[in-house]
Amino acid sequence: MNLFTEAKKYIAGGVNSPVRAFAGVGGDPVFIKSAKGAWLETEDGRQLIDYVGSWGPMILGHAHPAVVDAVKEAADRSLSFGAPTVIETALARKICEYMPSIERIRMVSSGTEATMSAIRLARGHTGRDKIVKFEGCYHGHSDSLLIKAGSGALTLGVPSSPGVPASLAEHTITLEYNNCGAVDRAFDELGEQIACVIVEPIAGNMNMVPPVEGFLDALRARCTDAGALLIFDEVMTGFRVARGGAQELFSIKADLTTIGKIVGGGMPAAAFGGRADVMSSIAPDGPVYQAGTLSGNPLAMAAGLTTLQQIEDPAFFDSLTAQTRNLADGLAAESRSANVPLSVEACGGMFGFVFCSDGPVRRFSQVAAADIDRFRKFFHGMLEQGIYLAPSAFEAGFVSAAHGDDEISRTLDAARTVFKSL
Ligand code: KE4
Repeated sequence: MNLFTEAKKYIAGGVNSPVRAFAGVGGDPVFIKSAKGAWLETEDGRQLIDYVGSWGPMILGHAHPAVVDAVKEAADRSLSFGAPTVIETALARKICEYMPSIERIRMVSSGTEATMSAIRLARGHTGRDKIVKFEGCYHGHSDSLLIKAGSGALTLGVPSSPGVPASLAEHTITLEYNNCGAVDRAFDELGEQIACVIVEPIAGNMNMVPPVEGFLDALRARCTDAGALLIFDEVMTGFRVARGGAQELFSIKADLTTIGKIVGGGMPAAAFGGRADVMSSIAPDGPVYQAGTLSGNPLAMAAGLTTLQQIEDPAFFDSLTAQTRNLADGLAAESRSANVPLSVEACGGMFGFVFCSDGPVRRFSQVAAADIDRFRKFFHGMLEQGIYLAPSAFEAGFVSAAHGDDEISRTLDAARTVFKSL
């Protein structure tokens, strides 16, 4: 039986999240049966080295014993209460310890919920409607954030999906990532109307695009001057590029931060948090409403807290960063040997690669102009060699603590073979 055909009989598109459908690379998706460490086992019996890691959460590697045991123990005490538990406080305390800009936090169940709530909070706290985001950044699928740039730099946003009212889209200003001039023009013209700027401090949804020198500082300064809130969307970079996320790397204090993925250790958990004065506007302390039946779910808290405990030692990121660098440098070297133009990025446990000859990639336009067909061939070639990469040219890749020298060398051997075929 074709598993994808069967799935499509009951699940929209056969998947519970679009990127999983392999539309970006062609062919049917791989169905995963189980996983351990850096390795996936597919339903058709293949063993694959995993660089998706559930899109970021599995930083320790799959089925880490301490995480699995913590979830099992919590499950024996029932799965959910809908009432306060001490483990919610323990995880909140750990997050605030790792990200000191977060003075108060609110747990939710997905990154989308986190960013949607943070936007509402920024609007409610400032009494302003306009928000600024950047083309190529993804912040989940809430209406105000599914907006692409209008025709001109500052024209009203236009929905990037049907179902988003134009009357809402017009409050979202979409600018070019890494373009400080565009940020200045937006604030010069509309500063007093802007509730917040939301940004991926290292972009991971247009492949991987780091900020240029001064870009994040410019956002910080313009938000402060205008009384707007700076929101760092660290759903992907949080606990991934450093223990304290990108804000630790760049020493920039966001007013609000959204986190997800790793903070749940693979279970549905995310959060938004930041300045205590801003968070005091959230119900029940303040008038901005936000709620969730399974927010702070005890099993998800157990998985998240155990995961954050496992990354506490600075040696964890020293090792993860070095291993990811080995992979990135190896991919760059093999592509050069094969005369294949490739631009590679790496930071902490995150990496990206774009088939283009005008690297380093710092603009969405470079990613949009890259050789997608070559990516597709590379993706399938690597899959045939037993390497599972993100099935989209617009995603980043993730290394876990379980990716040892053997996994990296197998991956580079595979890349050497596949680059020759491109
Ligand atoms: P979720 O609602 O998917 O938990 O989080 C949304 C989100 C918010 N912010 C950032 C920076 C994100 O990267 C994400 C989700 N990332 C994608 C992959 N790039 C999730 C994978 C998917 O959509 O299935």
